[in-house]
Formats: sequence, C-alpha cells, structure tokens
Amino acid sequence: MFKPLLRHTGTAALCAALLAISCSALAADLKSGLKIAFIPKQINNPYEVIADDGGMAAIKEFGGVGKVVGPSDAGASSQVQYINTLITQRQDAIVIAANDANAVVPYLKKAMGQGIKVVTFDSDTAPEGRQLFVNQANAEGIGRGQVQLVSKLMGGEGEFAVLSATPNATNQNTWIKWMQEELKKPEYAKIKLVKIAYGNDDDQKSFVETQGLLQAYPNLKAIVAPTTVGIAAAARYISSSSSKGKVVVTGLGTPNQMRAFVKNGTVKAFQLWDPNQLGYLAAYAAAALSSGKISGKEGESFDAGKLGKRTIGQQGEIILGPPTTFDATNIDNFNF
Ligand code: RAM
Repeated sequence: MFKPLLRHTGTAALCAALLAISCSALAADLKSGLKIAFIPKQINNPYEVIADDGGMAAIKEFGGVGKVVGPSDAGASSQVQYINTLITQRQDAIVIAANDANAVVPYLKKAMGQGIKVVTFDSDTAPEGRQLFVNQANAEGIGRGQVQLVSKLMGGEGEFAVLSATPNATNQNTWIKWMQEELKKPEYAKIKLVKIAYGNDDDQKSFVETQGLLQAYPNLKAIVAPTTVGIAAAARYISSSSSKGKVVVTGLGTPNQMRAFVKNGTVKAFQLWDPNQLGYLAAYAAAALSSGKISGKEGESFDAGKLGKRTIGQQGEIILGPPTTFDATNIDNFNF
C-alpha cells in the first residue's frame, strides 16, 4: 500500500528523505517530544560547542526538543543555577559535562528524584550523581596514550609539564592520574613531570600559565595540555616565542584550532576524538533512558542512531571509541 502512495504524491524524493530522518527515531523506538537540555562545562568553549551541536542534531533526528544552557566559566559550582532552572522547567533529561565531581551531585539527585533522567558526558560526577556517563574514550587509554606520545616527541628524555583545565575537572584529573601511572614504567626513567599547572579552561589564563612554566623551568622540553583550550593557548604562546622548535606542545586539541600550529611547525602531533559524536551519543543515551528503553544497568544496549547499537559498561559508562592522533599527514582530513 505504501509504495503506490509514494508514487502518486509526485514528491517521492521528499517523502523518502522524511522517512530517512524519522527512521532512526523509529528504529530506536523513542518517545516523541522529549525535552532534553545540555549543560556544557562552559558555553563558549569551542570543544563544548561542537559536542552540544552533536547533541542537538541527535535530538532533532528523534523528534525531541533540545536546548543548551550553561555558565561562561568552568568553576566548580557554576552549573548549579542551570540545573535548578531545568528542574523547574520539568525537562525529561539533563545531559551535563560536570565541572566538579561532587558540587553538582545534590542538585542532580534532586532532578532524578523528580523523574528527570541525568546523563553525564565528557566529565563525570560521582556515580550517585547520574544514571549514565558517556565517556569519550577509555580514561586509562587516554592518560597512558598522552605519555606515550609526549615521550616519543621528546626523544624519551627531559622535563615536561602538564597544563590542565581546572583543578577540579573530573576528566582531566583522571587522565593525569593515568599519566602518572604510565610514567612509573622503566622506559620513562629519563622523563620527569616537573609541574601540573591549571589554566582553568580559560584562554588567557592558559596563555599566562604557559609563559610561567617556561620561565620557571628553563630546561622544559615539553608541555602536555589535555584540554583543547590549554593546548591552543600554549601553542599560540610558543609559536611566537623563542621556545618554538625547542619546546614540544602536545595534548588534546581540535584539528581546526590546532591546524595553523601544525602547519607552522609549533605542534607535531596531538590527539582527540570527535566531540560531535560524543554529544550525539549522549543525547541518544538520554532519550533511551527517558523512553524506558534502558535503566542504566551494565549490559543493556540501545540504538544510538548513526552510531549504531551501544552497550552500557561497568558503573553506567558508555564509551564512544578510541582517540585519533593528528599530525601534518592527516590533519586536513578532519574538520572540527
Ligand atoms: C576541553 C575541556 C573538555 C575536554 C577537552 C579535551 O575542551 O576541558 O572537558 O574533554 O578539553
């Protein structure tokens, strides 16, 4: 019955397109009109903007109502007022990149107490603060991978510093812990982590911290910034200083922010995942929870649109996939 109807409309192409759009929502069998709000670490961080855009694209795909609200700084409690407002607005789900593992927990618990589903993504809370955590990649793999990369770039010896985000950022702190674990291996005996500095995911502060590191540690051979804000600021500082070509800059960055520094030789290699896919996956996870398709238990699976079927791991964690290493040979293949 359906096919002839399509032929008669004379707008078969349009219908096919509409069908394709609603297909993933139908396949996932999600409730329609779900109200899902994203709270990034900070509203103006380019990485978070890409992630939020991915979330909004997914929500559009399954016919929900999405929005992004959040603070302009990554302070520990800066997200609390936004959570409270979303509770009042009776959202179906809150998807949050937490600025602190504990500060937001009482408020997220209040939300869950009122039937609002809570999904963390990018940066987790303590497990009691959420039902699911959508992680960009395995945290141990990210941390160990950063040390493996910087060691290679430093030729296996010398002093390096970490330029992190805020001192309370769950994601960076977990990665740094794994970096320190990796450094215990005998092959890194000649490498020394001399300082962990914090740029607070603020461009200017990260820039100034970079300058401070170079002054305080004249023998510094590398800076590892496991934050897209930090690595871009460090590269900008070093690219116009006498340290260019002497001090390695690496870490986690977006290809679009780092392209110029790879082209001008300041940065040889760095890593990241696709933030857009991270937000997209988090939105599908929130919708599956809100539609009663999953409850958050280990082993449950759900349909994540173009990312296919995804399964919940231990402690409610869902992993997007391994990071990519970008360098001069491949950076132009990426546009985010
Ligand atoms: C910054 C933020 C974010 C982190 C990336 C790598 O944009 O700190 O949380 O995942 O860097």
